[in-house]
Amino acid sequence: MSLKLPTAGALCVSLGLAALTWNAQASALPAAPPMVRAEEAWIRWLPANLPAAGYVTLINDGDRPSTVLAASSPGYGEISFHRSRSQGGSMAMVPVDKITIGPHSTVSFAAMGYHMMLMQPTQSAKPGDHVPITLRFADGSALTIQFEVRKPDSSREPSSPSTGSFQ
Ligand SMILES: [Cu+2]
Repeated sequence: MSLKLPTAGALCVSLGLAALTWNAQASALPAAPPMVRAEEAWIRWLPANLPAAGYVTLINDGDRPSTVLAASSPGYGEISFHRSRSQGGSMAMVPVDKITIGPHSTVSFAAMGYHMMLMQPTQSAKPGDHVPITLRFADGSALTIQFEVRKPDSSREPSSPSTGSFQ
């Protein structure tokens, strides 16, 4: 028997992995699955007690906007959403109370954009670890995402000296 994979095979594989991650958490969460899926979730690890930052790409496959209202994790006592923007040559970080992903749209967290501030760590996560973070949406749904802890100089996070720290 010969079986040919469609050209979108690689895409299907990555979608399947995202679904597996969700299914593993589904039994603990009574809420319906959200319209949003996540990719490239990682935590920028910093030494000492400096607060870590979380980044993720959120993809809304639905026909309606989806809004993230809160995030929580067994790894951190408090998680808030911030947005960095450059103002008059310096970097300012302002809290945001929600992040809306439009229908069939993608929001990518980035050093010069949205990020999660991960405060009050309950354990000392180190590079290579995976930490679950649960996002809660305005429609009552929830999505638990495994974030990979990486060093700030990770090759997957391009940064230049001019952008400096995310803070
Ligand atoms: Cu921040």
